[in-house]
Amino acid sequence: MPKYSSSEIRNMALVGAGGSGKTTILEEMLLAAGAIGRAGRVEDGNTIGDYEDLEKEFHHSLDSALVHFDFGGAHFNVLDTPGVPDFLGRTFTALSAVETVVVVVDAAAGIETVTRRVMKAAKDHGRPRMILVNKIDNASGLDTLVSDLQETFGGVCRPINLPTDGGKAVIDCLQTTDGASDLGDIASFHTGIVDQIVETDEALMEQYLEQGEVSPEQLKDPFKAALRQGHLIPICFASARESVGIKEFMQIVADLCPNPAEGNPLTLAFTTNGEPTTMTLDCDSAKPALAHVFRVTSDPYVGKLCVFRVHHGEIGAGDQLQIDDVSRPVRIAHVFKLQGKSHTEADRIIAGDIGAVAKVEELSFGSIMHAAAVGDAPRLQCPPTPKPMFGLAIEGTSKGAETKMGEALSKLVAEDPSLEIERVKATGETVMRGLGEQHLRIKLRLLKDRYGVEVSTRPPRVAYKETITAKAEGHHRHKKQTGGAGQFGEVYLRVEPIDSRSEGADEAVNGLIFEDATFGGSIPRQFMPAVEKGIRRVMHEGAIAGYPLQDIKVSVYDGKHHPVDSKEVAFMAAGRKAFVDAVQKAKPVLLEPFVDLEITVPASFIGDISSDMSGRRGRIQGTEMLAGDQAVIRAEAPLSELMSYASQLKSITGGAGSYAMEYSHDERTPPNVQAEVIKAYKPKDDD
Ligand SMILES: Nc1nc2c(ncn2[C@@H]2O[C@H](COP(=O)(O)OP(=O)(O)O)[C@@H](O)[C@H]2O)c(=O)[nH]1
Ligand SMILES: [Mg+2]
Repeated sequence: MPKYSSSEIRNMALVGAGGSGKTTILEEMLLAAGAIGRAGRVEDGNTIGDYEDLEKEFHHSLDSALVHFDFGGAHFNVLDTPGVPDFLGRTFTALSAVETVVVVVDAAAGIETVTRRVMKAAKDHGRPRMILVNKIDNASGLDTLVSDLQETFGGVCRPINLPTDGGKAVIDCLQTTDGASDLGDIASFHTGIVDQIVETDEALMEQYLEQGEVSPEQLKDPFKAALRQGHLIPICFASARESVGIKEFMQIVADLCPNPAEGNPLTLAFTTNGEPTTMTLDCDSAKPALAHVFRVTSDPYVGKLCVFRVHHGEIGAGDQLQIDDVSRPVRIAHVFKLQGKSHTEADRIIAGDIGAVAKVEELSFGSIMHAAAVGDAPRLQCPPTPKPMFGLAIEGTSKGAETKMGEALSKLVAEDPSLEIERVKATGETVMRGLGEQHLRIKLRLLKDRYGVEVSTRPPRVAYKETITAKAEGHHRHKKQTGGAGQFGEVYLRVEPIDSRSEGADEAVNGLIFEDATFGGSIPRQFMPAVEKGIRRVMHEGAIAGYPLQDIKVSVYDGKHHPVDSKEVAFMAAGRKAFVDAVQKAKPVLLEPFVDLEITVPASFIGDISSDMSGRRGRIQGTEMLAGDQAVIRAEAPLSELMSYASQLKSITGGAGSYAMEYSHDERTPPNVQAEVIKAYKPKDDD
């Protein structure tokens, strides 16, 4: 058994913009706790957090790293996460493994787009939050930053300590009632945070109003309650480079942040006999073991390594556990505690703790490991990870590479929630999708370095879709006479557009409702499946430009057959061609994917951004001024026009802008674009 108990555990994730100092803070924490003898530097590539070769090369974190140490009477598990927008997928999934989310803000850079995104994700996911303002050695105007934070994230943001001595130290303002700091008198900050805390506890509030003070001990529980309710977001100050404020921050976490039983519990969703059910994960060590996998990596020595958080019971070597809803148990050979890239074998991983298992091929991202049955399809209710939008068509450079590529790609996908591989039928391409250009560049490097697979890449063809906008009728008579036996089938049908959410629309073929409206046996029953098969093929292959069709109702209302020559293949061909005939008359249109964009720039660039957006067929939806003379512009635009937006934004703003985009909806392409796409399409006729 470990030397610590569940109630001594403090799980936290360091999140925030790239370059704000998370990896350096982690290093300083390890040093302060005596877990390492000397702090490494991100620039030197010798930190515990950035240990992968590519991280050392790029000098920033690409994946979350996990460390543990004991400090101030607590056992810490700390996740260092990537802050670059392209790698936020694995930052979001780390949130479900911890009680406290610590958002690191660079004192000089202030509030960045990523700061806002992670603050929101943590809030939406009900995680208690703290803000750690780092690099106070390198900043002026910290008082403005505090008011910017309060303006942006609410008056619930309150300093719990303050820089003093010109940023050479920090001084507590929760227990300290007066004195001086770099930001002015401590008294008003003290009142600010205590007011915020006592508001969660009426009795304490009364005492406070009557006696003017409450003891630090009395504040502990209400402090945790305020964190849980999002009624308090404490702000700490630090300089990781100068080792200022780190121990103080750690002591605050040890003393005041929730242990696994005190945080906001997560919910497990599953079904029993088809009925949706939920279970609250309350960190009960007496319940049968239950854990979830939130990180999957490939370790060069131990192979597939899955990091899990235990919610109930405990997990140790020799345990038999079920994975998801597969009832055949898997035997756990060893469990580990991780320290960056190194792992030490542990005896048992107790409730609330974080550990790892190696070489369990059945596990993947989000898997639930459990000792007792928990119903079907158990799933943790987690914050949605950013949807991959940026795509590259890839192709193996040699014949053997194609098969190797398939295997390697599925391994990469198993590790990264924001990576998708799609084999696009419409275009015949294998498309790798991620959060941005840099994200995919790293994956290509891994393909080559780790799996020895070289691929060529090009921009993917836009994933258009086809649909119809009017009702129409179609007809085809298929007749062939080759020597003796002939082929004969004739089909009349109607098509009409439907809403994709119509009842009965078959999702597997993009919303098709097929109806047999014939009577009198004009098409014998046994041939109807062949007619439908022909139609489904067109749904996949498209009728006007080679892209999948969607949202159509088809009614076959008449036809003819021949007692000898009617065959399935004849009706399939007749159904297919009658359907193409009808679609072409039904005012067909091409749809293209649109995305929602959130562009953050210094306010002076609003005009330039807007005019560039309209050149890309984009529409500005609103502009909002932010603290610190920044603005957020919200827009929607076709994905096809945004292939090189990252570099365009960089050149407009000189690197001061950032953006996030997410799939929004499909929209009709303008007539000129549609005409061009259709012109480029050469249908193959194969019968
Ligand atoms: N001046 C100053 N620089 C710092 C401080 N903390 C980190 N840095 C530097 O900021 C850069 C980014 O740090 P890193 O830890 O990689 O940030 P991360 O991307 O948030 O993990 C590195 O060059 C660090 O040396 C600090 O407190 N003061
Ligand atoms: Mg980092």
